[in-house]
Amino acid sequence: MTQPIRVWVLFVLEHLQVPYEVKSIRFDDVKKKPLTDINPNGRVPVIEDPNTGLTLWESGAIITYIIKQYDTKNLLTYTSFPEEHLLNQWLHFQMSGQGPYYGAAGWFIHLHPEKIPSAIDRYTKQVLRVLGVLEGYLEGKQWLVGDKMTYADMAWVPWNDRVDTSLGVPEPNKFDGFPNVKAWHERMTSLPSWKKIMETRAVLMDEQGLMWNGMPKGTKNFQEYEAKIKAESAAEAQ
Ligand SMILES: N[C@@H](CCC(=O)N[C@@H](CS)C(=O)NCC(=O)O)C(=O)O
Repeated sequence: MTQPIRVWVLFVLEHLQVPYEVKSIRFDDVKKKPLTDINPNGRVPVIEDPNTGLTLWESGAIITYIIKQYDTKNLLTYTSFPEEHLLNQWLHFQMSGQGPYYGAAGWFIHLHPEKIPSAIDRYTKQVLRVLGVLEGYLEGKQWLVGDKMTYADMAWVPWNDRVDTSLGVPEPNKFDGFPNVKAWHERMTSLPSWKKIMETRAVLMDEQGLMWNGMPKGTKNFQEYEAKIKAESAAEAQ
């Protein structure tokens, strides 16, 4: 039982060809030691960089660190004014506007034991609103900032790739009504770096018998999963 591997950080590492090692962690272990020793918030991703001795959590902070430390040729960033700040703005919007809303929409549609129409409605509308902001901004543009792909564009890809689950729509329809977002997204998902990390993720998930959401294949909902975890812990304790 392993957490679905979050690929924000890996996409940037792979694209910059910075060597990395993926450590999977059981979903029921994220709120326990040793993970809580390195991230008191008990969540992933976390990085440990033996080159600098730094341990860091929160994906936005990790991406900013990787860029500063390893993107020495500014392949995925700008250091000029105002681009530097605009990159930061889009990263903050991704962290606060995309992750939490997409996550909540997915939770209420797929994992919450009761179907609460007002909650589903609230969060799917927020996902559509955020997609609408991107759609309008990307009109006539290839990238969020400047004329090349940056870390700010890349940060949006993992959640957008699964937006069908956040909206509860079939995968081919996930960007219906958002052609600029679709084209922008596909410019990035067609890159070898994205394909490579998705292959790595698929192999790891499959090897561990997991579904897209990190639960074991055949598990119907989060409550059933929690019950399985409790039963396994009880068996281990005997
Ligand atoms: N703001 C955090 C969010 C991290 C997050 O929500 N991680 C999820 C997996 S995608 C997690 O660790 N969930 C386990 C839990 O909540 O117990 C970041 O961007 O790093």
